[in-house]
Amino acid sequence: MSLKLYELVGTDASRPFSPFCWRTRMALAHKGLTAESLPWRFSEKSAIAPHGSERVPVLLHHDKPVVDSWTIANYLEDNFPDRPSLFGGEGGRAMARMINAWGDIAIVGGIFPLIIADIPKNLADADAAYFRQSREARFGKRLEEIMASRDTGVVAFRKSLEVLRQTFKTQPFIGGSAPDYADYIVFGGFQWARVVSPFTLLEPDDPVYAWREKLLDAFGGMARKSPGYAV
Ligand SMILES: N[C@@H](CCC(=O)N[C@@H](CS)C(=O)NCC(=O)O)C(=O)O
Repeated sequence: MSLKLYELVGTDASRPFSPFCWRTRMALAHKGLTAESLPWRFSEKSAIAPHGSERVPVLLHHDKPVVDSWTIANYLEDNFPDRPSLFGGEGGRAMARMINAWGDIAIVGGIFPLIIADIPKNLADADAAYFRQSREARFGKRLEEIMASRDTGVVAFRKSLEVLRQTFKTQPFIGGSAPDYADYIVFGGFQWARVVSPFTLLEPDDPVYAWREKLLDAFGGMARKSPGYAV
């Protein structure tokens, strides 16, 4: 079976950092599938343009492109039905769609201002310049200004995770007794931060910290072994 995954890296090709690519990495591992990694940088748009995308992850299955982490998760679920389920049925798939939106807005969007100025330090000059220009245009501020209030911002971010703490009072994972794609959606954001920034997002006595530890250890410690900061 031929699977290849374009995933975002910076100067270190062995350090994939996109939160969306990590969702896909975890989903592939959950299905017991191995994909050849195709390290991709912001300046390499021409490599994925023929596959109809300007963004990663892009999965190639026998050279057929599948674009967008949510679409990829559904593709894997539907095309590898005999493998462990990512959603646990149609109800789970529907709820994961909501978690996907929450993951984009509250997790990726919530972490972004806490680590944004650390990201270019992981990139080669041309990629760093592109990242700075495109993100500063989007936010209308310098990256350093966005990140300047992170010591207070992280307090609000931790509060926003109360939904997870409530959930973990009665079940160890968002997916229930074992992790599923809903967990990987949220974990992708934390893994992104861990790879690019030394900033402490979670306190060690936080149940969300304990949950993240379990996912760092999942699949033989795949995410923990991937280069990152010890946060
Ligand atoms: N909704 C997409 C988002 C993908 C996305 O935004 N990927 C970023 C990397 S984290 C990207 O490729 N950005 C390219 C760019 O900014 O030019 C998904 O879930 O896959």
